[in-house]
Amino acid sequence: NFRAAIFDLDGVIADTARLHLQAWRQLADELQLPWTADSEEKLKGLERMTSLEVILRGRSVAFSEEEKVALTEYKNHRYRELIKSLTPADLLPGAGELLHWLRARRIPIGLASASKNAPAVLQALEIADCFTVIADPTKTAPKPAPDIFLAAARELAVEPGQCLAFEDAAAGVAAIRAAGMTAVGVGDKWALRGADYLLAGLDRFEPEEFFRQTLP
Ligand code: B16
Ligand code: MG
Repeated sequence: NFRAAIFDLDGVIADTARLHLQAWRQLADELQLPWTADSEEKLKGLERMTSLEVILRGRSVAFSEEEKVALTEYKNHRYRELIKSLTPADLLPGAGELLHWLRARRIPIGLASASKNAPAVLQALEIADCFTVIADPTKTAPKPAPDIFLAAARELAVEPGQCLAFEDAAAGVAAIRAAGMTAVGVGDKWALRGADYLLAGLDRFEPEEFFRQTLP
């Protein structure tokens, strides 16, 4: 029986993973770097600079630190353009329903997204009010470190063991498990095989099974 829910954003609540990939792919094409299906699964959930290293692979040494920062800024600029078009229709199936179900029962909800753009995305999706806390990714070590999930639990004043956390990325599932929380993997069965529960989408999640007697 859990007392709080903590969500990843990209790939769990909204299909912004697609927009991140589109922006990275554009950068890779402009640098004439190879792009494979494998790059896509690897990039999921990684913070910005680590994602760039994945894109550059062996060619990383050819760029100075300043150039790398400029490349991530270029990608972010593209991404900011793409998220302008987001609306509540871009919520993944079941996401809005689950957030409102939890909120109606006063179950605390945390966001543990690596994305510095998360507040803008929540606004565009019109779900910012559902979240009790948004953990700050600039103040925590990136996933697979557990820090961002632990920060969310601390701010919610709930023990990690009482948190159920949702992720679409292998690095995120590892972060949840390292935090001592229970992980619900949403998406690819093979990539998320470390999760405690696996779902094709949030629309398959049955909240009554996990959040009984949470009301005082
Ligand atoms: P930004 P999540 C992650 O968000 C994305 O999955 C990942 O693709 C992105 O590189 C990362 O945020 C950083 O995002 O560049 O917007 O700060 O999955 O942790 O919600
Ligand atoms: Mg994600």
